[in-house]
Amino acid sequence: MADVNQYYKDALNIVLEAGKILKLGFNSPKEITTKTNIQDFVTQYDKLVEKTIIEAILKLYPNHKFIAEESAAQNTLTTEPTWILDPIDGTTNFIQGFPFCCISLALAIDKDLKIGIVYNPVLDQLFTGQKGKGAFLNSKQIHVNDTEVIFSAMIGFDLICFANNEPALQILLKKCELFIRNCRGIRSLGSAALQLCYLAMGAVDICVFKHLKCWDVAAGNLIIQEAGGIILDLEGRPYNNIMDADIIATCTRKLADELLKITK
Ligand code: 2AM
Ligand code: CA
Repeated sequence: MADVNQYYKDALNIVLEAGKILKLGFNSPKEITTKTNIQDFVTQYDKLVEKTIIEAILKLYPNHKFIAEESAAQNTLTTEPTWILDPIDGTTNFIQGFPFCCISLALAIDKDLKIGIVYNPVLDQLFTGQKGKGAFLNSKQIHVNDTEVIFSAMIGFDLICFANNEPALQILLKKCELFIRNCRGIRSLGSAALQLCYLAMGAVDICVFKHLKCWDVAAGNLIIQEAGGIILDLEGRPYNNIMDADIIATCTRKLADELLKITK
């Protein structure tokens, strides 16, 4: 049986190849359809990137499992090697020509994250992490900031357009006000995977996500942990269910405690 290091090398080659499809699609006309609601989009490139990656991994590892946004999302997590894939995170950006979109691929074994790869071929940013081996941007090691004071913290936050969900919209607006009053600034990249990697490299200090799916955050979560950051659930408990995408990520535990104080 191949080891995790070999899985990592193979996955990296496969993601770099698939990144060429994303980059080509970014500059080409797209067939756009909607999924769960009128602001939840998919294109032929989301499907093609996903198919390409799954087929390439299965060719090498026919027994591996997948939880992937466009095809195998219903699969449950088992102890078997399971790849968690978002073929294009930031699909709305991808459609708009806003260059924050990426492939997000993670590997879980025994329900534990071992590999995270987040690749934005448009901006040439490749974030990688392997459990216990650190986090890297384009092969250079990255670390989170040491910010401990909420007023000095930049917060990465998802401004999802909740088309017909008034209660969710009200909560989002309240959170925005809270963060504007208490933090250094808010940034919303439109890609959870990239936002988490920006925390890992020290560009933001906090990320808060709700209503997302495991494939949006799995790879980024491992990369943050490997960059020295903290991942908690929304109640402040340690994150230990990788199917759960409602998370708080911070660069320090003290900052997480400050955030929890103002959000409670
Ligand atoms: P996606 O591009 O894979 O859909 C920020 O916008 C994050 O929220 C992205 O990771 C994006 O993932 C997800 N997202 C955007 N619009 C969404 C919607 N309407 N419903 C659920 N998730 C959404
Ligand atoms: Ca997606």
